[in-house]
Amino acid sequence: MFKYTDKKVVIIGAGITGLSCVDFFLTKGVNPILMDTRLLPPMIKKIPKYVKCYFGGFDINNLLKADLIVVSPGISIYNPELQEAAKKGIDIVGDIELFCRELNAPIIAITGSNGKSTVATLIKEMAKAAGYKVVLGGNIGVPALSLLKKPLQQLYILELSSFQLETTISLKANIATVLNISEDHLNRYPLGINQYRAAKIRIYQKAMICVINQDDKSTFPVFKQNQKYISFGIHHGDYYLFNKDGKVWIKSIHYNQNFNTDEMNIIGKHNHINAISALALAEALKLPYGSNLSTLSSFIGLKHRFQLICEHKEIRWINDSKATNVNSTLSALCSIMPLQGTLWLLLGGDSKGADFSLLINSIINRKIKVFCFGQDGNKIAALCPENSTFTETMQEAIKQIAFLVRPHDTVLLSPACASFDQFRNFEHRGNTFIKLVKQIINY
Ligand code: UMA
Ligand code: ADP
Repeated sequence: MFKYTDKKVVIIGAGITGLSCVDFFLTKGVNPILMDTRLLPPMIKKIPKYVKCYFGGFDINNLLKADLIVVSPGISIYNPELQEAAKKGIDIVGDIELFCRELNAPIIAITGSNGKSTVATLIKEMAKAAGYKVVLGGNIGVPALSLLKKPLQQLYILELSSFQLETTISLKANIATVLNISEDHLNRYPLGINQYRAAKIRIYQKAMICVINQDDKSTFPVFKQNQKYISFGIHHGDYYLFNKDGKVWIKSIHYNQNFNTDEMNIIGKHNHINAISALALAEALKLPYGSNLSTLSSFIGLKHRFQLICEHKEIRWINDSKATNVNSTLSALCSIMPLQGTLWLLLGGDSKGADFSLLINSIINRKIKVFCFGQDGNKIAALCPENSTFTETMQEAIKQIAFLVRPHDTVLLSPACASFDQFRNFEHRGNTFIKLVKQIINY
């Protein structure tokens, strides 16, 4: 186990990760220094008074005197002050590294551009149904270090972002997967998608079993070590899909029993793929197949992921606030086709430098009206001026749409952007949408 006593520790970021790191070091008898570029970071009220804080920028003097810098995922390690510290040889890590240094128990590590939370929750439920004592944390919104405060579990499931993987060296997952890779976070990766990918595939380093997506070569491990592979794919792999009698079925090369995806509550091709990736992870864990299929049938999906809020006067209102990149919004559009009435699509927020042309191509010449809002709303609206309207806020867009919708229409919040420009996070954006929809239908 690592010893931190007498170390000068600086924590960067006073969000939920930063707070979990402060807590971790205090229990280790180390009083860290906390810094955040924001003047009023969100967790300010929860920080113990005796922790020295610098907000509104970094205190370079203390930063360069540190023995260890722990960086929150929201801050880039390419930040010039952090680069200066790195040049001085100061150890710079993230919370997942601290977690891995402490824990000696099996880990399933999951990353990918989309589907992480859905698949991580599915595999957690499958493991639980098979009798495992299991917890899930990481990018899903539960800081990994907070899991260490619970009694020791039999299995730890970590949802990991590229940012968290960048600052992790000691991860030795029993099972690791990169579910898929599509463009995201390019504002943090100036060298493009390969730089983003390089961060993601770090998850396979030292992993014992790699679960791979047969359809996406960019998710494959680069250096093949002495690892075992289990795969999933649309047409090939240990778990794959096939069509029969107009239905989509799941098939496994290991079992005779096929599974009709109509039995699932979560819809869309992307969720069929999420289901086979969860089954492949379950295979790696040797969970009983029948029980895994029961979990697939009973899983009702997560809030803010293509969540039907209500169907009122034959108008559907769907909250897909977690769609924070172009590909996730494309999946939502696929799930909704064929359209009966008009689709009122709410797009906007912080586009993170993404290319929207693919999304715009699938919108034009369809019965889709787009309302764009937030920081990059104007930019997105300019790409399809014929069928788009710009409003400053999502709330304003919803109010306008409420007067325009007709029976058989669908209103979909699937913004393809991060929420931080106008909301605390994607949950805040989704809850704001739900609240407004409820006001509208009760009017
Ligand atoms: N920030 C500053 N200055 C600082 C520190 C942070 O401006 O000094 C800003 C960042 O730019 C960011 C925001 O503050 O916009 C939050 O950053 P943070 O690192 O303090 O975030 P936490 O509250 O600790 O939440 C983080 C993850 N957030 C990010 O990676 C941006 C959460 O993932 C995660 O649930 C949590 O740790 C627990 O592990 C959210 C997310 O958006 C859901 N993740 C991205 C995604 O899924 O696409 C990667
Ligand atoms: P993540 O944790 O990677 O953000 P989620 O399971 O929370 O993934 O889903 C985020 C968004 O991506 C939702 O809008 C959802 O509808 C969409 N999505 C989920 N799984 C996939 C997938 N396999 N491919 C593409 N989009 C997906």
